[in-house]
Amino acid sequence: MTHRVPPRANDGSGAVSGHGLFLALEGVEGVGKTTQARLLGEWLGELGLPYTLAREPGGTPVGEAIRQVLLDSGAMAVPDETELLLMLAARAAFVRGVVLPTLKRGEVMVTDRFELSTFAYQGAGRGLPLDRIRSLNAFATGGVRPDLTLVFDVPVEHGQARQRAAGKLQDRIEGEGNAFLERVRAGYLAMAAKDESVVVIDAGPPEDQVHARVRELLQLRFPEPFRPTRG
Ligand code: T5A
Repeated sequence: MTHRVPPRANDGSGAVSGHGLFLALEGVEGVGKTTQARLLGEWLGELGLPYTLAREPGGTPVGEAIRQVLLDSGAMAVPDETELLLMLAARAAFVRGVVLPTLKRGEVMVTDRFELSTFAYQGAGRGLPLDRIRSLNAFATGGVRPDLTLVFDVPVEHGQARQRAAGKLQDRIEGEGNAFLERVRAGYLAMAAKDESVVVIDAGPPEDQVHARVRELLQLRFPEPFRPTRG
């Protein structure tokens, strides 16, 4: 049996309300977002909640093509402004092609990265003006915002060590080095401190413990449809 997400009242946050549930997973490289997205998807499946799992940049054919340019561009020079606009171009397609249809069906949308990545990487990391990023991002998303964003957090070196252990090669942005990634991490933490729809989760413990914390949080924030079960 599958269940739809029950309608919720508009809380004035700007999120798409009344339809579906929009969750974004965020954090610096190697914190375990992809792992947590997979575990969350498995749990949603167990609960009988239809969901869509996608990543940014990407999620649509044009988004995946932009991802290749952005992350695998090798020696090609990509000015910071170009990087920002390409991220947002991919997001515009992602919102219209994936996020909105999922929410309109009353399902759960789980995305591995969304707008906070842009504020953290292109804003805090690259130093592009945040006000400008916010208004361009609002144009790209049409104002669609996650109901909840989970920022997984570990020290930068810890995330890099996980990536090395997994044999993952650094992409163009990850190759910016530690000072850049420290600014990104600080950006995430600063945004979480100001916005109650953004919650920081300590991603240092083993995967299953981090996932248990995710469940707990979702059950607390959204009693429907994540009603705790006994046992
Ligand atoms: N970007 C993106 C921008 O600059 N602006 C934007 O607007 C957007 C949307 C995307 C890049 O694009 C940039 C940011 C990024 O640089 P990506 O590949 O999507 O790149 O993102 P990464 O962060 O690089 O993804 P990773 O796969 O490297 O990291 P994850 O998803 O955080 O980590 P995960 O789950 O793959 O785990 C890494 C390893 O750690 C282990 C896993 O088994 C795996 O081996 N692990 C754990 N080990 C111990 N304890 C735990 N709790 C663990 N959890 C996972």
